[in-house]
Amino acid sequence: MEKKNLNRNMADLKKVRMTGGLLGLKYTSVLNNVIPYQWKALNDEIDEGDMEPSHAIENFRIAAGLSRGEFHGMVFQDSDLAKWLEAVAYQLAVTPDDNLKKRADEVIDIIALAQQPDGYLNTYYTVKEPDKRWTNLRECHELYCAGHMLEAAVAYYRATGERKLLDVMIRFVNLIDTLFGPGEGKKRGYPGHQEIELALMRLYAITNDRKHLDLAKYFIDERGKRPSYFEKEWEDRGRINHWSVFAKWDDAYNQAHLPVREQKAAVGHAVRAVYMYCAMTDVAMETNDDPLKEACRGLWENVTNRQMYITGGIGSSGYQEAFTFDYDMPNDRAYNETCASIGLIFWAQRMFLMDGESRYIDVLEQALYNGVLSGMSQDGTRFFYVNPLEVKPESCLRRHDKEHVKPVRQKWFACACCPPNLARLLASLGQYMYFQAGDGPGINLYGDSSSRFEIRGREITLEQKTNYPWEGSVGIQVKGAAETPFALRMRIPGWCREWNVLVNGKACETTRERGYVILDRIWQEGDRVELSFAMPVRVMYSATKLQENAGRGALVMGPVVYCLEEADNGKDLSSLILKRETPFDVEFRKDLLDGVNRIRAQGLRESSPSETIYTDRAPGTEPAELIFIPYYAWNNRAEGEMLVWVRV
Ligand code: FUB
Ligand code: ZN
Repeated sequence: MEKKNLNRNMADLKKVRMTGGLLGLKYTSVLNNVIPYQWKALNDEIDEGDMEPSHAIENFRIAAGLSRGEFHGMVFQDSDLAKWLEAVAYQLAVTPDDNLKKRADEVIDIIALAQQPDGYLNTYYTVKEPDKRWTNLRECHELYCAGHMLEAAVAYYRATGERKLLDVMIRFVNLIDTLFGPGEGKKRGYPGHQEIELALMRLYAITNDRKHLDLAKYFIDERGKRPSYFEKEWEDRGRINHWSVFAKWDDAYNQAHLPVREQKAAVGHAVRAVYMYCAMTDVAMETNDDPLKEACRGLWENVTNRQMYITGGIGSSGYQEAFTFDYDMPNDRAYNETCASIGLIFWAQRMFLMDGESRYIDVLEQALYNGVLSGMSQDGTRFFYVNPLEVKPESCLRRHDKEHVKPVRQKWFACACCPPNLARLLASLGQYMYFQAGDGPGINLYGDSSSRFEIRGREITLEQKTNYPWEGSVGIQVKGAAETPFALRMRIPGWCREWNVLVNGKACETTRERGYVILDRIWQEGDRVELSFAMPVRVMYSATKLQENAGRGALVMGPVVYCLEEADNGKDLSSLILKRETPFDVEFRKDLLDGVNRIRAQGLRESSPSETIYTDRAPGTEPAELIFIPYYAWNNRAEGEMLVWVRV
């Protein structure tokens, strides 16, 4: 029996349909392009000379005794297959596909064969270093890979009702539970890359087995205690590192510098951090742990008000893929890993479930439309790992400190990571769009879609029709109601200053709570709500402490951040200046980048009197039209410059 949060629950993915619009388009692209493409990548079937093979499935075949050879790839290569399987599960939950299911079942058979007699499952250690299991938690990702496969198993069970992968993973969790924890003779370790904690909470949601909650809670509570577990295991294995850089890094990299309840600022590797915050929030909600809730809120404030880019990017440093310090956000050297923004979405959703405030979904939406969608090309076959806000291609290619910044999206990465993470998020988008609060349905994200709800014993369907995020009006039709009383909650986005709501064309009584407008009434079949948000183009400025943006502004319309691209504006984007009082000409261009708003604004272009590097003659200016497109859509036409924060 599945456990439920009594106050708020995410929508049941099986009941949501993504029917169109930008999010629907991305969702469909994952089903039609990304999942099939990644299947080929995982099987090393993409024959493009410069693409490194993944070997992920071959590693499992070798571990299963079905093939002979050596392990290839990162120590966490297994996680790519796990994330792909999780994405497949989300697809199957909504759209049955016999061929895809057969493929997934065959892979699950291989995974089950790769499981060792004691329940252990990890191809790196099984194939390459069988006698070194659990000796390097800090670097070697055994618990991380276990977490990803566990998430896949839970998703697959929920989608299909089939237990094979789930049982494999429960056996593995049982083994992990005998090895780690406070009990006599157990190791007091915890993951070097957090992930299993949140996966255990997902498992607990379906098993209701206290052991699963306790293990997640143990990993959270043990972290950061002194003396350092990671230091001790390093001594114990003879001071050997899997990656030599780790010899220099301290426990802050893995957020193990302090017990989690004492952590006030986000530090270290960004993906590790947000996955941990997700689990902290899950455990805090489940156990009603107030200090843990407070720690989550404090970290949220630090991340989103001090260390987050306007695109929802986090982790500004390429070195260590990490958070640095407040207001330290260079635009051209930004790391902003796609996975970090994805993790921020996972965390925002949990913070919303915990506190019920719409501001968390504001951040979710900001990350989704900007720092996450930017990770994938229009056709779903090219990916950014790193998401800067300013790019000059030549400097990415020639400067060592921008080595991590790619001027074009890549086909795949030797380092297993962002592409299948995008797939699993976008394939499960439906569950983020709607929620249920008490006895009433709620809408968090706007886009063409529908969702069914059980309300007072009836099946009620909400159907959205809108051109959001390109314009701010949303039509919502209520189906299945017949004199049915319930409160419908709709999120008023934090960026919105003026909004209006009508029911069947008439003004009606509403209340507001925690950022939601509530229509609490008796609903009839076919009732129609019209919600409209004023969505002007806004020029955003950053705090003066954010030195990189001094004198600059960024264009935002609704939740979407816009940028200048060389394809529209020519080279040397930094010579363009936006006029402070410019009117904005917004045009929805169906033919452009799968349909986007294009914004034209007035400005100036500066040019130096000569190419002499220094002169006492000020640059001249001439009027220029500045053309902006959504940031997420950049680099789909040609390689070239891109700029978000433009001089004002
Ligand atoms: O370490 C596993 C994943 O690879 C991390 O989450 C990413 O940042 C990348 O380093
Ligand atoms: Zn990644």
